[in-house]
Amino acid sequence: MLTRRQVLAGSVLAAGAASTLVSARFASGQAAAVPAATPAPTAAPAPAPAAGPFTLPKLPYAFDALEPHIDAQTMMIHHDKHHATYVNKLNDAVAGKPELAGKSVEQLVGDLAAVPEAVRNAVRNHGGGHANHSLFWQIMAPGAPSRPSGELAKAIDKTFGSYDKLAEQMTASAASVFGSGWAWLSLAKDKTLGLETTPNQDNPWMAGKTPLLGIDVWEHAYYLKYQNRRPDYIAAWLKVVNWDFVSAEYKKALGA
Ligand code: MN3
Repeated sequence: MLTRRQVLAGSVLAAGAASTLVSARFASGQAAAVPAATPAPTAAPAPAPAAGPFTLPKLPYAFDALEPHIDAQTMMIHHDKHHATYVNKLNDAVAGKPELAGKSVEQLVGDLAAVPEAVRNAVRNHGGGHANHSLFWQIMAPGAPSRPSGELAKAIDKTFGSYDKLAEQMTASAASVFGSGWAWLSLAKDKTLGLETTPNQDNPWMAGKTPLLGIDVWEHAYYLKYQNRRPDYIAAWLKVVNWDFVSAEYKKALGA
């Protein structure tokens, strides 16, 4: 079994050449005075297309769409590099295993016991990363309504007291994650709402739950803009949550 340090070292090595390029671009951007009309960053050449069943979903908006809350450079690296790497390494892990390749990523991470031990850790980390980020892009949107609606709004009031109380508790929860991980609002099998945190790329699917909302608190999600100020990132992220999407997903999950 790989230690977390080994896993991290592996990702750093794999990300090698590409992240050096990105860092250089970023560093030079910081050194020079940025003219007002700086064009939005465009994607660096994409990694070689994944050979395998899992694919990187397209970001449903432009890299700079969530500015000023989440910056374009962070979105570009996060989606095109970090998420792409999870997809590629998940494809490596399921290569030659049709019984795994035929499942959805949520099914895979929801039943890790069914994954052969030799690749279980890789599926947990990279499958978790693929599932988590695929949800993460969808639960954010530019100009989205800032409050839950319909049945979800009622359930939040019933469970947490109010939206403001939920936001407060989710903020505390996300701030409390030690190191890399996520904070979630999820639906348990008994259809109750709850908050939880997970380390690394673990998620509520792994505990038989349905995540509705998740905030990525790995430093790669905020460090370029917010550095050590994770609470500022959490507050900014709450402003771009796509509650229309989350409310609709809640309705679907209730019916499931
Ligand atoms: Mn991430």
